[in-house]
Amino acid sequence: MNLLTDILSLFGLETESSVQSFGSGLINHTFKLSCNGKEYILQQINSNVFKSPERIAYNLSLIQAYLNQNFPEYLFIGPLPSIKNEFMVLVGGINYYRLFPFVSGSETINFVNKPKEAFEAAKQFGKFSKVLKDFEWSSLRYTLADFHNLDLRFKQFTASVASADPDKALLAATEVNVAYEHSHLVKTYNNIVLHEEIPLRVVHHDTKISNVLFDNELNGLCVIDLDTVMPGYFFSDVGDMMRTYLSAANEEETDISKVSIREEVFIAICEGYLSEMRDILTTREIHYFILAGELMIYMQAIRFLTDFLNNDIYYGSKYPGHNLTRAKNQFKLLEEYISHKRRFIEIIAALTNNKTAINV
Ligand code: GN1
Ligand code: MG
Repeated sequence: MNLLTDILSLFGLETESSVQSFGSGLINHTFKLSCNGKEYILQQINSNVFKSPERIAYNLSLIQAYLNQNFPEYLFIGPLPSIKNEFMVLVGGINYYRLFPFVSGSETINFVNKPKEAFEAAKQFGKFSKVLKDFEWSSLRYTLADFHNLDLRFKQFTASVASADPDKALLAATEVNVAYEHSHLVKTYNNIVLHEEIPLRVVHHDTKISNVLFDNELNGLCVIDLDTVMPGYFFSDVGDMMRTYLSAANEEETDISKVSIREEVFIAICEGYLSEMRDILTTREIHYFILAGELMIYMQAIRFLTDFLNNDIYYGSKYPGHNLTRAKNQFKLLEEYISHKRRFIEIIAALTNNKTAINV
């Protein structure tokens, strides 16, 4: 019996006819397979990252029950139960696996090529927040504690600078300085959080384009990859869309001169997200809408830089200096983003009928 046969048997499935690697996530391994004429997504949870994977299953079952009751028409792709009625199975004593139905006819994309894709994705993430706006966020467990806590990410960064191998510290000297130059963002984040300026909500926390399913006409169907769904702030979702959709090059691009902002994509993100969330966001949240992108781009830049200085223990590395290159890419994006802020303010003001002043 091979590993796959073992896993599938725990879900009551007997044979598999094809298996292929699926998606481009950095943390979990995902496969698409077909079994007895039906298609599935099988995912191995990275238990070095998710130390308490049962919390993921717990959160998703609460959310699923809430949606079934309140929004039965909402397309929620929850994990399938095993023969023991568990939403994930432990194989070989170490690895957890989950099985999802594959939504027939659905497609995923890895990069935003057209504003419509950004609009549809942002609308789906907005809709996810909207249907869960009255769900009791405090009943959810933290699947990754302090995941988007910028204060902690900055402390991890300074610790990595202090402990880095001197050769690596030298290679990263410019980026380390840039990270310090923008550290006022950490203070801004702390002020917002300490003063409880914006509400906690159910937040997806990983809004990249490959986490949305589309139909073959590029209409958004639903959001997927729900492992980091937990209490958080709206800026995680909005900011990570800005970070991953706006750039004309993705975060893996090594030629950073290609990293530039696509204004039409910014408009599409705002229109898509606000088409669902305009009346739900507080005026303070709208005030911080543009800041969301700045915070998340900065956070990702220092996370990559920290990992470079920590010898790639978190994200791994496919070539020497991979995480330093990723950090350079994100710092370039941050610079471009900041230089577009005035224009962004005009766009948001128009879309929200000047509901409130935007923070810059
Ligand atoms: C990780 O595994 P993936 O690609 O869905 C990371 C995100 C980062 C992203 C950067 C649990 O997401 O926070 O933004 O890489 N997820 C985790 O590509 O750390
Ligand atoms: Mg993810």
